Amino acid sequence: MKTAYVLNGPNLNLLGTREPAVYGAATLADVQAMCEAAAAQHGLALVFRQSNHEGELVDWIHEAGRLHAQGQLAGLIINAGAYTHTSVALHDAIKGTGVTCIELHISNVFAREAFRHHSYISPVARAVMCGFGVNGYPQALEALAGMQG
Ligand code: CA2
Repeated sequence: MKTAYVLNGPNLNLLGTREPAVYGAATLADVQAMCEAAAAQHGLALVFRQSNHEGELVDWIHEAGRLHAQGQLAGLIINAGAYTHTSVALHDAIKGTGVTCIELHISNVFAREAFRHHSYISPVARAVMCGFGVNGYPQALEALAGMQG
């Protein structure tokens, strides 16, 4: 059984507590439960994490990269939060490990402020999803399962 990593960046631990008009009412624990159900449905093991620290996210991408090198990784789904728009380090980690990456955003970033329109992740992602709300998470896991040979 291959493993799917779902990584969440800064402030996503606040999901469900503020800005429900933008991000909905579900908490990150709710999102994790949705992902666990979707992973089980699609025959994937799941690693689901959140960090407010860029370097910790880099370390976890490297960890996923080691599984990738062993042929045990289905891929990485990352909602890098605001680091999406700033982080060369996340770009380099994804590119350097060669993991299959789906970039995910809860909101439609292109309907928001101009500073959210640029992503350092998109050029090294296999696919990009945004604007589906938290339902994007299980949808991304289904897509990742469909990418397996
Ligand atoms: O739409 C997304 O998923 C984002 O990645 C969320 C990031 C934002 O910086 C990106 O531009 C788009 C922000 C996550 C903050 O989440 C909060 C949730 C509830 C309350 C406050 C923040």
